[in-house]
Amino acid sequence: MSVVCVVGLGYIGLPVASMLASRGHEVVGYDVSERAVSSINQGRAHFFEPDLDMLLKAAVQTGRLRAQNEPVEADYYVIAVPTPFRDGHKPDLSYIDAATAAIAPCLKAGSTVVLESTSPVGATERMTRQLASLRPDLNFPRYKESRPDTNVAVAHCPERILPGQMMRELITNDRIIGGMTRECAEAAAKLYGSFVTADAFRTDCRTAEFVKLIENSFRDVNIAFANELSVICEKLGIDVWSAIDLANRHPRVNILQPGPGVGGHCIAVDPWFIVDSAPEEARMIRMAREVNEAKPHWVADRVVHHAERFKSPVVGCYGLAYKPDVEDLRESPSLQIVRWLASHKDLSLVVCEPMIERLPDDLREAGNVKLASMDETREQSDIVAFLVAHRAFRAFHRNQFLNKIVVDAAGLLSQPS
Ligand code: SAJ
Repeated sequence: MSVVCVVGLGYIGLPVASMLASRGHEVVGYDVSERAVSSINQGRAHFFEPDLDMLLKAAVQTGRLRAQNEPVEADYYVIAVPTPFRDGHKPDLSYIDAATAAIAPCLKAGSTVVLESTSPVGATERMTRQLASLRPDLNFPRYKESRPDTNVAVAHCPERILPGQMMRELITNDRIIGGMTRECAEAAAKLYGSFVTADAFRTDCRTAEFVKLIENSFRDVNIAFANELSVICEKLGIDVWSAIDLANRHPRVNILQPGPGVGGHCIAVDPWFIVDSAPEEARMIRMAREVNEAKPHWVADRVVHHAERFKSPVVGCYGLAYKPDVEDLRESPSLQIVRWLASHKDLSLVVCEPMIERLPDDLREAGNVKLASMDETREQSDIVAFLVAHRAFRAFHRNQFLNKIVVDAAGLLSQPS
């Protein structure tokens, strides 16, 4: 078993650290957040993910996982820090840079550094160059050049787990392991072999970076197609959900679902990394982003348009999370819609979000928004906006809303064939 230092104990790093500890590795988690470190050392995750707490608690209790605010010397470093974008949709690599600078003094001959953060093409090579300049005493790999004196391995193994199913997918998803060299990929694959039951495909780091980006872009482009259909169907008086359901009866058609927009920290971000690398060529990828970014505006506009008929309109909003059955509000299009609606002071909003206990502070302070139960929301509203298809909301029947104006961005009341 190895000593593994996991850098960044967030949505990806903490599940990975807990999993590695459960497989017998000695894991030291390094995070700059005091809050995260202290919560983890008490065996509690600082966010909710099914089955994570159980694994984490056992890992901390057995002493196989501890969190701290500095890195240690280790056999493996797994870097799982955020890679957001800056103004102009330019990738922001500052968290990777900071992680690189932090671990550099701790590296030893024989260490393997794995970047898990979703990254623009070239980021792993860039990280390797930084490490090499900080540690001239060690021999770092050069892209696709196998040399016998290399004594540190560097690879990119992009995370692929789906929020809500992370702990299962960590084990069962195939992995793409992109080494700076073939030997680097092999070194990283050894670590993943200790907990992944699926296949680990070896490639070079540039390809691995690109593969991760196209996975999320594939989804973004296909959701954009569905969202575009929803806007077209509204114009033509067709139920988009039913139309997609029928089209998907074709053996080679599989259209995704329209929604209020695309949220989360991944699908709405990663396609921009491709656009930034190839702005002239990435036309469809850019367009898909624009279509998906426009969708929340379109939904909010429809609500506001209907509200014009009422003197003191009450709008019931079902869902704030970024997708069904998670409590995560980060980059949520539904939250964005509710915020816009709340900025119309002539509207009163009744919000139902069973996954949270209190509204975000800005909505609490808005003065025209309150959190309510499913039934209260329905009873008190003139207009109902379905924004997230949470399982709990699927119990509704369209007959319960006959006397309401409904804007159904989540397809909750449609009756697919
Ligand atoms: N959405 C739709 N229609 C659909 C499917 C999704 O509107 O048919 C929306 C969701 O409501 C949500 C957004 O898209 O707002 C993204 O949701 P998601 O479930 O598609 O994906 P994420 O962001 O939770 O996780 C994705 C996953 N990537 C892929 O499925 C290709 C996950 O495997 C990645 O690990 C994750 O991004 C990541 O971290 O990159």
